[in-house]
Amino acid sequence: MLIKRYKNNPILTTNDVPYPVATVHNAGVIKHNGKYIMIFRSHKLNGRSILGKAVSDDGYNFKVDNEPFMTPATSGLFKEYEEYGLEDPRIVFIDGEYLITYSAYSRHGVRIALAKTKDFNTVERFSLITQADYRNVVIFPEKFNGLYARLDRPHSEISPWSVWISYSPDLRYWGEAKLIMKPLQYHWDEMKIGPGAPPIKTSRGWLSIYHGVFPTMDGSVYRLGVALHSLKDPSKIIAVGDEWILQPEEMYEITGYVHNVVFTCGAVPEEDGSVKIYWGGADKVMCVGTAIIEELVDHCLDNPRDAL
Ligand code: BMA
Repeated sequence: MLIKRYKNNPILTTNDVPYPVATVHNAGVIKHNGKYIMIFRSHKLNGRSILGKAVSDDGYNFKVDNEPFMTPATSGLFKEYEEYGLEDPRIVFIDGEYLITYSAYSRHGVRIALAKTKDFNTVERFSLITQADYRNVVIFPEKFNGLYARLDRPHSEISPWSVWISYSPDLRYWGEAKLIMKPLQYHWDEMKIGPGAPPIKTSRGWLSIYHGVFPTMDGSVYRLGVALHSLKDPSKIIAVGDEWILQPEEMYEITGYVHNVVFTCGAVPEEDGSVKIYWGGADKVMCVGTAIIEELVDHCLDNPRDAL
């Protein structure tokens, strides 16, 4: 078992939120000043999503702020593109600030918005960094040849939904886009894949935890897998682990708002070589588990499948 589920999962539920919500899931998590900051997604009781914030000393016991962290913008360009809600935030620290990327839903489709904060008390919307239809943008916590790099997942009618990379000099203008990893036919991720947590730097490559979806007669199953990207050139995938690392097994993953889902937006590497991986269980609750980073790298290298 590569991921050890925390014994007191789920770690956050709607009961912990002091305002009315139907779900608590798909959270980005990062360490800031020794504390774990979790930005989580909640469906409101009208089915549209907002982002909440919770803080923890140990990464397991979180306390939720009294008010939501971000709700749809009420003015300007963001108002038009966030009308239907904010979903699935990822957080990364680079150049002295935290970048939060989230899905902005509106009548025009889903785009990715980027917001910045230095302290998680105030947050500033920076730019809408994709057109419709993209989801799952994760930014690397380091630059490559002076450029920011991100993984994302555009929607396509022709190709199964795959992982792409692109680059930016300023976080606003992105280019040099390239498809780097595809779902594999008749495999646990055959329907679609998407980046999960922001990549983690290891001595053997960037470790990326992604989600893969398999269609069944009983609906789709969301699982997690791992891929390893070259340290110098993240568009080069060194290996993708053939087997998933996590699948819905506990009751809180099998049943909830959407059945059979484990979905990650955040993982926190620790100094002892472990990583806390956070995932939404059945789009309803937040869960955490621990893994050994080097074992996840071995998992990619020992039994790889083709990336493309
Ligand atoms: C995806 C996204 C995720 C969600 C998953 C399972 O398309 O909407 O936010 O966790 O479906 O419902």
